[in-house]
Amino acid sequence: MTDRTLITVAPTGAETAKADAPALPVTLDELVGAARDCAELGASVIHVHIRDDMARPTLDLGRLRETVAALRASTDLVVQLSSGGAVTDPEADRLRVLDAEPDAASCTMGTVNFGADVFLNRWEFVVELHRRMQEREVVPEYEIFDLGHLAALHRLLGRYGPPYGGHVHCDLVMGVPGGMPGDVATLVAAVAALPAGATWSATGIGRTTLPVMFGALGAGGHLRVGMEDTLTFARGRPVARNAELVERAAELARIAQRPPMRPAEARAFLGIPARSAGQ
Ligand code: KMH
Ligand code: ZN
Repeated sequence: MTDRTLITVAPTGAETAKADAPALPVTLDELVGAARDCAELGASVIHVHIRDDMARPTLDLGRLRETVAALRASTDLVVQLSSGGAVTDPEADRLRVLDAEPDAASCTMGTVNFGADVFLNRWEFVVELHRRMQEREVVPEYEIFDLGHLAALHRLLGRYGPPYGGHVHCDLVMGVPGGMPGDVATLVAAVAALPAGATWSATGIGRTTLPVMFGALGAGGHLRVGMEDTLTFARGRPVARNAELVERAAELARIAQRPPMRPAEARAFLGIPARSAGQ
């Protein structure tokens, strides 16, 4: 078990409308502001979805490049772009995300029902994403929405080799309606099925946030929090800002005697090359 906790913030996502959650960071200024606050409180990785001028999800390459540059100029967070986008995004646009040259990107390991929608991740698409990340020196985070996705990850690594950087890190995304449930029994089963040597974070969607967070800390895992995954801080109390979710995660990590990693430690942990300020 590592003696530090990697905290990823996922501040925006693609599913929630600004009108439904006014604290959601949707402009570049809002995103950078949230990133700074979260970095100060213990986040070391930011998982990024961006929005257009109407606050709709977009994978516009120019905007993604601008976002990567702005986050690097203002924080030393590991910048992880979402290659998942929104359920409506075409595969070509999702692959093009890598052209924005982030430190890291998500790579979802299979298709999953996603509420009333389907988050489609065909095997050939996953292979293409993994191979392009190897070529472009982008470190993947394998997103696991269901236990079968771990079988797919074993197959992927067996056939196409390790990711860039050589280290396998997974994020267990639990409690999506249609995916694996967000409870401790499922978390334990998922951890048991990870590839040897892999590290992992976990996030629980909606009301599964706390059970997943406590389970992950107890089992030696790392944490992802943010308004992409949770809009309610406590029963009847909406999240006021992403930073309070990071603050709570950091406090629990300290109580678990595994305080938050700094971004430089997170880079070494994930196999991401060091970067000097502003680069
Ligand atoms: N928005 C979901 C459909 C990822 O970022 O890679 C997919 C998602 C996963 O959020
Ligand atoms: Zn995402």
